[in-house]
Amino acid sequence: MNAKPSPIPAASELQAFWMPFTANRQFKANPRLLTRAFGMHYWTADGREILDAVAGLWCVNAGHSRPEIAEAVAAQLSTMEFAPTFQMGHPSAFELANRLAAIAPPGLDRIFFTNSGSESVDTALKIAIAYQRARGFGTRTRLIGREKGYHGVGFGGMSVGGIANNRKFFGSSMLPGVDHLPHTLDLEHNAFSRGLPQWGAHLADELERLVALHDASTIAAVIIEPVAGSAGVVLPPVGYLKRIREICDKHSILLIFDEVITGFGRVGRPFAALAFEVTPDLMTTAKGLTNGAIPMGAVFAAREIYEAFMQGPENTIELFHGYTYSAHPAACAAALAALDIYAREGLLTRAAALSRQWQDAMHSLHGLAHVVDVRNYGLIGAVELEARAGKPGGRGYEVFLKCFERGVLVRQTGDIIALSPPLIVEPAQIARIVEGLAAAIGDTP
Ligand code: PXG
Repeated sequence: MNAKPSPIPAASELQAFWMPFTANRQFKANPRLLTRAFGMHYWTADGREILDAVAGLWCVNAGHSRPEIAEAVAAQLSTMEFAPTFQMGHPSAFELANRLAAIAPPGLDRIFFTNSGSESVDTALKIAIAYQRARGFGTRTRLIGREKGYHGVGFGGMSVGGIANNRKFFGSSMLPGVDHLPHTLDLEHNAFSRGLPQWGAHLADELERLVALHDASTIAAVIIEPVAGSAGVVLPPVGYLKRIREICDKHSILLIFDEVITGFGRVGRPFAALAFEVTPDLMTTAKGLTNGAIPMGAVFAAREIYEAFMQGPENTIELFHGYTYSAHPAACAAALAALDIYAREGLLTRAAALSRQWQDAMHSLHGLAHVVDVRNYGLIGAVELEARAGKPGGRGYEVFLKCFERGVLVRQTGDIIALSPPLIVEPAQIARIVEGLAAAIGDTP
């Protein structure tokens, strides 16, 4: 493609962009600018090649700048750049919904389109509450999230989320009637587990305690990331998700899986629901849906939920919810092209084939100074470092910077380094990622 590159901004030109989830002053004093990407790599403004160990932000599952996606989007933009989906439609929206239904967990074959993970989460929470009302349970409005959960930054997602920094500045604006399950990260029991931890399934029973406290008649839904990403990779203990499903069934509470990072192959199956053989009632996705190329999200709903809305006079709108850009034609084109690549290259299951090698590579970091845990599942990995006294996050940030200097892009959350390479990663690149990280950790006092 013949894109005209933007000029590299001077230091004085960095102020207008208020950067998201960024230490703006620190970044702008020492910017890290990416200007090109292809396959497994980024290139920086000064021409350095960077191996991408985080798929952008957990989204570029098929690797960067795929020409098939660029061509599909360009063709769509020059044929019909926009079409409304409120009381109108366009063919690729229906085609994409059908294609997604075909790879969905059993029964989750009704698809609502959004533009991001945050919008998917708020959409799913709203559908859950409206569904309970539609079936005559209007008192079921309470939502249960989990400590350390991340469900985006909308008011709904923030409220069910469980990361203190994302909540504390917005205190009185939280949704009322939200409670949280405990998280399952416990290094005393589970440090250096290979794959799913054995200890912790009993923590699912805390849901029974919350049901006893609030009464099932007030609870609409439980929302959980099958594997939590943002908080620094928290894996479900063996049996935990099945137990949560059983308790939800027992009390007619909907179960929502937030698969924004686990969806589209990250855990070795198309969705974590399939990998863990636990089917939720609603599933939120985004990121890998378009390979990160165009913003798009999708909520997968059980057919019974959709059917519960299809009542009353046929000329009434059944769900008063949607976005101008729900099923945007360019996003549909990107998603269809991404799904073609995933199918052709076997990427929705490739992580399973690589997971043993990934696990061995990750656990080779066990024993390095300051490493207090290594976690892995599918093509997800995390290394937790001991926090410096009085300076949480300092060591993690330094390791992140040193990896970048060594040409490996990792993601840092506090003192945890998270890894989620594109699913096209080759064994030699896995070795390079882990060598780069080991050297950076070794260099960091
Ligand atoms: N749910 C989950 C589980 C997520 O991981 C969102 C919702 C929100 O998606 P949007 O598209 O609104 O950002 C996410 C986003 C990280 C990181 O470093 C993770 C996310 C975003 C940015 C960084 O772990 N996840």
